Amino acid sequence: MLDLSSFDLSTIPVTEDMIDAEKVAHVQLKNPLEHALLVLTKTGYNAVPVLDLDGKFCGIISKSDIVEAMFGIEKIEVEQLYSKTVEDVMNVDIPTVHVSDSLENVLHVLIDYSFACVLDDRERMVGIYTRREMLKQLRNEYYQQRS
Ligand code: 4BW
Repeated sequence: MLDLSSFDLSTIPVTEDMIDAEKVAHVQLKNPLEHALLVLTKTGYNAVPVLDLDGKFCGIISKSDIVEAMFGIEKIEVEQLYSKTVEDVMNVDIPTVHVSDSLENVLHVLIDYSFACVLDDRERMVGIYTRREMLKQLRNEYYQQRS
């Protein structure tokens, strides 16, 4: 059985196994929804971070946010893809972690979100930490205990 009593996530920095910002697909606040849908479709991700022109984290946009924004009263209105921007439909109430935080802080965010955005002192996104990396940490611990 996995014994987590000696496995201290508070000693592991979030920067270990973080995906650096330059490898993270993102969109910008003023991008039309058409562009955001293109990024999400081409990368295959369900949701990506939204940044401003200075790289500051503003929120997250998902494929379902865009589809929802296209629903009119009677039909799907494709023209919304061109008239609305990312800023109009993104989610802003998103928990983040600081670049100096440990994986313990990330764990709480990953209960409800598939990735945590990692920010510096000026709220710029320096990377993301994904559920996949957290599960790999737990898997490593599990097999270390069995060996
Ligand atoms: O293109 C992909 N490549 C790989 N290697 N895995 C992928 C890809 N697309 C999806 N996956 C897998 C990952 O295991 O499906 C999971 C769920 O994807 P998601 O959420 O719903 O699009 C992926 O899990 P994960 O690696 O733990 O990533 C969790 C979430 O983090 C993803 C996506 O919203 C975001 N994400 C991950 N890498 C990203 C990214 N967003 C932007 N840029 C990246 N490089």
